[in-house]
Amino acid sequence: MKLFAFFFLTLLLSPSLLMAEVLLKEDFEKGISDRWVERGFPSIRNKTRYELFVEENGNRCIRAISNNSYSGKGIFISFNAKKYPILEWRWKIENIIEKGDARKKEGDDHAAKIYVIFPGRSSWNPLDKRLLIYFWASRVPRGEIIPNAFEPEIARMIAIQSGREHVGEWKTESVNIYEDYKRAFGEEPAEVEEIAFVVDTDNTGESVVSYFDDLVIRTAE
Ligand SMILES: [Ca+2]
Ligand SMILES: [Ca+2]
Repeated sequence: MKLFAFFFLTLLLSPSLLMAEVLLKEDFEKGISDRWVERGFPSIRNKTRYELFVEENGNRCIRAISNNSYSGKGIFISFNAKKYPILEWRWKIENIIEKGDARKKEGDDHAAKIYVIFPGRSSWNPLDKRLLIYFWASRVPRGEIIPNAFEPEIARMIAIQSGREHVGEWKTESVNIYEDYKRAFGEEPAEVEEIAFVVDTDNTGESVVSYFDDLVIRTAE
């Protein structure tokens, strides 16, 4: 009887685990598939290097090596952010960007970021985008939403980690991209087009090695 009560309670307490519909799960244990493509600006010559990395415990993940460079590694994936609002991932950085300051153009470098890319409001301009950027900040406090220094209208940044406190540790994150988009842009999002890991050191000229793993996109319950 007691055992039954325990199971019943567990069922009641964990609806999200039982009911969530997972749209995407990437743990990189079978490598980095061809679906993951390099993305950058043609004007920035130095690209961040993305490669498969095997940790001492055998876990496989993406390692990004950035030295005065900028580029991303991402996937094109179209989905409704209201239906699949939960984005989860793990990340680890070996150092923060010393001169990194997301409020200034000259400090717009970050040890680790995740871009969630949406089309903008223009129906005729395919280059009109909205970028929701989750980042490991050097200075901006955790939880703060700020306009990007270069593209304040189209790119908004949310600090998920901040400072040195967790340097060298894997941190697991979970965000609601639907709610965050509405908070950041004050409107409903269009369908997501793309998600990318980005390591960016081109404005400060600094260096960092960062790691990404266990990307999940799922329903809230
Ligand atoms: Ca893994
Ligand atoms: Ca930069």
